[in-house]
Amino acid sequence: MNGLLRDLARAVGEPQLLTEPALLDGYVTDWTRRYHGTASCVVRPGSAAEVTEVVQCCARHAAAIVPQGGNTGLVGGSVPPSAGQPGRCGEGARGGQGTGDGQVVVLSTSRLTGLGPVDSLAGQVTAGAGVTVSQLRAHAAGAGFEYGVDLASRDSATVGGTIATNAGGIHGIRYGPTRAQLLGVTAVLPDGSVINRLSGLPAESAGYDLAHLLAGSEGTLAVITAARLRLWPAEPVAAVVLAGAAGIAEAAALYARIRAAGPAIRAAEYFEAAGLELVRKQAGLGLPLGRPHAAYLLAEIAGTDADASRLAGAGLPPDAAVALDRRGRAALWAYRERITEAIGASGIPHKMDVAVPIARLAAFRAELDGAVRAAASCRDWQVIAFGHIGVGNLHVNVLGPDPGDYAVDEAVSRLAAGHGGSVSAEHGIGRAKVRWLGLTRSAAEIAAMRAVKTALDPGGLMNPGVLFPDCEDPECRTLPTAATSPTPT
Ligand code: FAD
Ligand code: 2HG
Ligand code: ZN
Repeated sequence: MNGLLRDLARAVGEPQLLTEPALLDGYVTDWTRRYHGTASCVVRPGSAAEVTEVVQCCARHAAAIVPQGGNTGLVGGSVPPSAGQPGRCGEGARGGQGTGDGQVVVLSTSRLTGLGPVDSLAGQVTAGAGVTVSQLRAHAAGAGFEYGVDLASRDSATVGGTIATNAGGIHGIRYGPTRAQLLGVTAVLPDGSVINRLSGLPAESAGYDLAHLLAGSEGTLAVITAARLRLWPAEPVAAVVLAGAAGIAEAAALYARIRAAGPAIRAAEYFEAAGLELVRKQAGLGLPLGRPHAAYLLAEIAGTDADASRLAGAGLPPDAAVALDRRGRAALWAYRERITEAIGASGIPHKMDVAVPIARLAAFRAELDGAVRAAASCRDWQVIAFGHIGVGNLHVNVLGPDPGDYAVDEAVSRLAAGHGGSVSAEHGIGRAKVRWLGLTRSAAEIAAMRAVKTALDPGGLMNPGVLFPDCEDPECRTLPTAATSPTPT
């Protein structure tokens, strides 16, 4: 055992320090299997105080830290970079300043599972970073509240991970992304100092909001140990509607008609025949509607039967399915929620999580297949597009390219930027999109972000290679910037 491992074992107790390669495997491979790295160890602190000790040990030994929650992230940010590779951004960059003899520690938050009582007066709760979204939602529901974020990875994705990625999920149109739920955090900075802000004061204006700075920081600034979160009064679900459409323009128009008909909409999701067919094959499900359609809109309506009856004014297509009871609603949701898992069962996908203005969705979709075909240069790649249409977020998954081939990632990112969109709507930048950050953020914004990173993490120990390039490769220094990206038409 070297000095770092000895100190870490002292901090957390030997059983919570994993060094056997077989035990590390699940922690160093990401959910998609596209990213796989190497780590000196995995450490599982059981309290905020132990996290502080771990961070201090890493600072002393100049070891890099990769914070990890449920490891359900889809951009390679939750796993360490791979050793020995040249420092190519997005391909498991390694090296970078400050990482000493190259030791990398995966800091798992799986034991930070404390959940405080629901404060019914304020509508707030404090949750440990390792609490899963499912656990949090169940805890809130027990007190008559709802947590505003929900996503298909709910049983594994954690409070810390969803804050660090600013996860969106299926109720983003109703409650906003994770950032909108965040009232405060406790977090350990790379020098071992602690931010402690769990008071949950709804009214406070006293300088920079450090909790919100950590939302979307992807483990590059601090380890979040707990959070104070907003809760919403529990809201009954009246119905789930699934309707066929000829394409995304028709699905968006139907969404607008449902909205105009008056009921409150909790979710507005989009998918296409390609995703549906993968789900049907993998889960053995029948057709959801009387006949196949090119595209589908799934909408979840809040309220009671009276609210559901307002759907009559939305001009739903005759073969639309409307489920009122819990079982029927879940059955319709399955066609949408199982797409990610079905894609994963078919191969190692390239995931592009783009946002474009809703008015540009149809134009973006019309050009997407051509952009992928051009990147594929005659190879047979499959495009599966789906996502949260209500917030203009499309998940473009491409099956076929080699994991190390970034041509399609670039083509889709540039297409989204060309339509005035973003290269990441809700998954973050991670390692996968480092090269395309400049399509979404201006040079001045990136410089300001870098200044924050350098001020808080001068040694570059927090999740190196994530969000910013961490290598000397000339390609990294010629990152495209928003200023040079195509202007939206
Ligand atoms: P991890 O994957 O462990 O980590 C993600 C990032 O956060 C990494 O950069 C990591 O370093 C950092 N991090 C983790 N914990 C901490 C901490 N305590 N302090 C500091 N940094 C930390 N995402 C959506 O936004 N919307 C969806 O609808 C959605 N659906 C999904 C469905 C499936 C089936 C899957 C597999 C994924 C889905 N995701 C979705 C992606 C993923 O679940 C989210 O990105 C989630 O926020 C990751 O949480 P996690 O705990 O697994 O974090
Ligand atoms: C979803 O909305 C997730 O289902 C996953 O964000 C998206 O698999 C994906 O690309
Ligand atoms: Zn999503």
